[in-house]
Amino acid sequence: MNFATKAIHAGVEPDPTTGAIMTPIYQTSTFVQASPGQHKGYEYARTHNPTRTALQQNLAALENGRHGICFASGLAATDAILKLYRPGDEIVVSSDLYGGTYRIMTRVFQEFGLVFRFVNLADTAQLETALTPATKMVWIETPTNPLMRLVDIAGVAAITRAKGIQLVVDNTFASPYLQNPLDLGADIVVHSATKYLGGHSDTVMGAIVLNDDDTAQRLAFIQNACGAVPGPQDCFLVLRGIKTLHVRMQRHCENAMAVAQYLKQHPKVAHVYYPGLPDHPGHELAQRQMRGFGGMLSFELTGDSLADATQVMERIQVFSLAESLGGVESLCTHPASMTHASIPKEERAKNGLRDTLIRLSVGIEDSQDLIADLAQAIG
Ligand code: P1T
Repeated sequence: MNFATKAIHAGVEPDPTTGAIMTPIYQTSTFVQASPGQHKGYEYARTHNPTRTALQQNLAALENGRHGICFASGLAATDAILKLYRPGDEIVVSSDLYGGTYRIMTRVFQEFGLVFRFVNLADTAQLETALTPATKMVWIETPTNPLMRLVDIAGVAAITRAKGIQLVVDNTFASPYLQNPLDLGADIVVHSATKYLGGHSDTVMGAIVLNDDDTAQRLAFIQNACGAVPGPQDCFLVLRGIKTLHVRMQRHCENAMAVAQYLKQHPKVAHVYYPGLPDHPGHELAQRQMRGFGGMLSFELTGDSLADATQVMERIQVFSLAESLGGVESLCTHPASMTHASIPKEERAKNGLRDTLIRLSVGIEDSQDLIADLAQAIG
């Protein structure tokens, strides 16, 4: 099946008891057994829930993987993946990444003895210098949050595969509609399903998709043993959101391109970070690796003044000033004080993340209204 058909049908069947076309919200904590051990595949809802099963199968299909495993948030999914490793294991991480991912790595798992090395993997050559015999995993975002750098998934996979290192790709920004990391050689895909997959800013969830049976079994064990599972209502919302993922992503891409082009020519805008612009350093790679340039972009004003940037963020009206991304409504975020505040200022600066950077999640409203809003806000 092609993507749009999978988005609507994969993993989903009419409810066997009533024929309901929509997967019911199985709002139950337990399942009745006829005799000890004699059940219908479901025992206790932390372990399995039919609404979650449908979503997990759907997500696996969208990422061209064999196994889908859902968690209570994107960070709970990240937590489960990091629990695959042991003290002394080293993990190389692309240095531009969501602040919460940086935080769980440096302030939780580093304390348990995992070693993290942050390098700019937009330059694949930097990977080789960071690898040691103890490296067990490489973790990348592409496009990165919030600087929209592109990392060459197939290029990195060629190195990790040869050395038996696991490659994890956080595919939140692209969504499976625009990019399938498993097809490019990655071992594990992780999502904040809170974003494009859910698509309506009404739920928090995470997901992992992978092919390897043993690792999937271990992650499913962690899902049950540690218990960070999503509820059935949230699984329903994400399943429903996914049914329009392809249509939404098309409009996100169109609108983001229009907004990026507008900002690019604005005399008060110094820099626009959007892989769809021909002068973006990752533009060619994005054309090869992705099926569109996505709905996320960042920009800086001329003069590098925080007061000016703040004024824009206060003046916007169609865009809302808020953390998160990937919903139908446009959001504007200040990474330095919001999504990336948990990364120390010096680390942010080293990586090129300025306090004056403004990030936009371009929604699916009318693009002319979005541009008019930015025009009045920037002045
Ligand atoms: O918020 P949660 O569902 O736990 O997902 C964490 C996460 C993981 N990976 C990426 C690339 C993310 O962007 C996020 C969450 N990000 C935001 C809330 C944000 O505004 O950037």
